[in-house]
Amino acid sequence: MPTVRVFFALWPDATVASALSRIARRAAPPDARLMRAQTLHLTLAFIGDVPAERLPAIEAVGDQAVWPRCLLRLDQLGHWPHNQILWAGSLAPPDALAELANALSDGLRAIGMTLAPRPFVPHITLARRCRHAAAVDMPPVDWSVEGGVLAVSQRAPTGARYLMRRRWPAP
Ligand code: 2AM
Repeated sequence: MPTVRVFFALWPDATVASALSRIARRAAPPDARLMRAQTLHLTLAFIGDVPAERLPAIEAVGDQAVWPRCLLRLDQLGHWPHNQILWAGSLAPPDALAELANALSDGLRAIGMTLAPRPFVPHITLARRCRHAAAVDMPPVDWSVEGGVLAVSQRAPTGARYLMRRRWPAP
């Protein structure tokens, strides 16, 4: 049975994405794998590989969620040595984001999806295979969040390729 790899996410517009890309280029060492600007995103709920026939039920979870309109100030640059990720985050993320992530995860579990029992840590991966990060200033990047997506991840030799399966605009 064909499977698809999917996740709910927030996708920034080109202005926010290019501001984050500029920061990533300054902070990541040359041998790190920078995310392309158009692939930058914030994952709300990672579902993983599912049979394609489950997609309508997963989309229905997105239909039932309240997609907030909020301001997310990205003002934190971090590095996780355990998975070699350089990331951008927020020192004060709006509560609406965790509420949305929890609602999506609850909805997915209610339709029988098994999710990793990881706490929601809102972050945007800027680079992978990043063994260390330069201590650079993080000029705040203001992102007006206005809805989200269900993304399909396809593995490609140059890194993951993402297709937008559905978009939910904030009301
Ligand atoms: P990451 O950037 O911190 O790796 C697509 O893979 C998105 O889902 C990425 O934003 C990734 O976060 C996130 N994700 C969360 N859990 C994952 C998992 N178990 N495997 C792969 N990606 C995961």
